[in-house]
Amino acid sequence: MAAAPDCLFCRIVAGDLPAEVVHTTDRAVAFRDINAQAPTHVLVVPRAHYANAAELAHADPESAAELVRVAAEVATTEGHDDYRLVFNTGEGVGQTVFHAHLHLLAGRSMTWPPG
Ligand code: IU
Repeated sequence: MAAAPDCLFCRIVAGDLPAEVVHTTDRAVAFRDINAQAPTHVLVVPRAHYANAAELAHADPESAAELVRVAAEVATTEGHDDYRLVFNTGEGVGQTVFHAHLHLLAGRSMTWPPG
């Protein structure tokens, strides 16, 4: 899907907004979250614009899988065997940016269930 005009993450993908990019592939871009909730907190986003993970998975399953592959690679690069992957979907559970993104969180102990 084409870039959405007012989408922050489309602008980061395009290089129009600064971000600390840690990994890129043909399909995905990984950059550090500006409000890190763990020593490693990286967002992995598809280059194409989809509002959430389910829309991405329906339209382009290979890109959805790519987000997980990239997150695992970043975790390994940063020395983490244990990590948490999160897709927030919908305002009610805390989604604030409506361009699909996978949170990679690692580097501290975590509890379950999340708040
Ligand atoms: P959420 O799942 O939609 O809540 O995650 C959005 C994340 O995007 C959140 O953790 C923000 O800190 C992060 N973020 C960012 O990294 N850079 C930005 O310019 C903005 C949000 I706005």
